[in-house]
Amino acid sequence: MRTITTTLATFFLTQALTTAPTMAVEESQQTRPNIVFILADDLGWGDLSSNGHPQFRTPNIDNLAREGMAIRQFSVAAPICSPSRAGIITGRFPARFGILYPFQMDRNIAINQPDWLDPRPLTLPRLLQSAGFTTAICGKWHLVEEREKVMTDAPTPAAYGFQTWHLMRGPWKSDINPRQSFDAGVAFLKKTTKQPFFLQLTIHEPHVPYFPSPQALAANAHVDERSRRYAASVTDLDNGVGRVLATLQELHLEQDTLVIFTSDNGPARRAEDLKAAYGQYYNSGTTGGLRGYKGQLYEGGVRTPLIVRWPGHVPAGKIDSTSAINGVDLLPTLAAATGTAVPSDWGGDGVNRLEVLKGHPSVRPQPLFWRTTEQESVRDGDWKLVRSRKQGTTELFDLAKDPNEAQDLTQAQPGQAARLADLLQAWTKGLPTEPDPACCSQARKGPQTGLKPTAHD
Ligand SMILES: [Ca+2]
Repeated sequence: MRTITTTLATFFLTQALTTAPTMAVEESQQTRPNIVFILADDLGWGDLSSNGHPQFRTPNIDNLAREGMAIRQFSVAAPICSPSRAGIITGRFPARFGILYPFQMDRNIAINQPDWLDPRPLTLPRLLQSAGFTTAICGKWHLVEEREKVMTDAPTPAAYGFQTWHLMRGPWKSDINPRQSFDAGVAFLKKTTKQPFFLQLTIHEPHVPYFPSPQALAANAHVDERSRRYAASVTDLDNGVGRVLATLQELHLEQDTLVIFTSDNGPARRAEDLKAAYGQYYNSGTTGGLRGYKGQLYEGGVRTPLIVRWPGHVPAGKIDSTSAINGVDLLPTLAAATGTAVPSDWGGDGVNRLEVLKGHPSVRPQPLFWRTTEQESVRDGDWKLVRSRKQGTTELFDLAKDPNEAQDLTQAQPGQAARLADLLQAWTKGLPTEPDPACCSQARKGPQTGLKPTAHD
């Protein structure tokens, strides 16, 4: 067998050497790009200079958009950390796992959610790993409670398909601090020789508490003092993206790498007490005029910038303002980009939106659903219904005409309101009401911590 394999390998090697090098490069580009996925934390849709922020400067992210494509109607699967990340990694609406809020034991018990994301369904890194990708994550995890040593029986990132990880928090020993995610990512790029690779960089910035570099603070001297630390955190994020792009260029990987950038949810609500809590001024993230903020199902909570660069495949400098893409779509879309088959019995919620990224706008063929502890929502085409879970009241919006959700059309469009309410009700009927015991920690049976949920997870 070894002889045959060797003979075949020699044959293909000979063929490859006698083929023009550019052809070989093109072939590898078409089938197996590397992927660098950069996920910011709490960055608002309006915080990029390319999205119109009057003071914040994001030249590296803006440049990525110029060299690639900006999707203006990208939303995440939840308006807050843990469920948003669960939606991305599994391609499933996180409410299907009962995950509605950032993981923390007392809170998990209070709202009947599990203690960690179920590792058994398909995940994006495990799919890519099984297809031969080298997989790694650097930065924030948050698919289990973030405190050290509390839920040590939680599955490690290996169970989800990451071969290596450098985490800033979690039950396991953290080997980087929140400032070092980009360092770890750049180190991975420089030392990884086995391609293709999938690198997920889950960056702390610009989440509270802020750790801006002196250089970033100096670069934001033009910003009001109350917003300067936030603005400087955005600058550090942008500089980190620049470092990653420069590293890809230095390693001659630009053409072979799909770079994707987004944020896990919209900006945190301005909290006047933050100075007391963190010794810092309050959040200054912006939605660019979209209604709401982190934690809410209005667009300001769930819409985040999506930028994708893939030379030769994603048109450079194009902006798509009409096609809805969601965090759950990244799994099948990136699978398609890498020529990786998703099992036919997958049963996820994500839709392959690669054609949109190739410059062909389209309506998402299936509705999107969201659920938080406070609200539920459905979007079908440009119609969106938001329902208050406590009051039972609904609001209906036409996002094409009213992107800022200023006009409730429930009375004017009763047929649409009823249709979307029916969709939402049918979806919520299928959601779990109790956490899966297999995804609950032994620590849950012990004394509770008495910790109060914080406003800034
Ligand atoms: Ca977040």
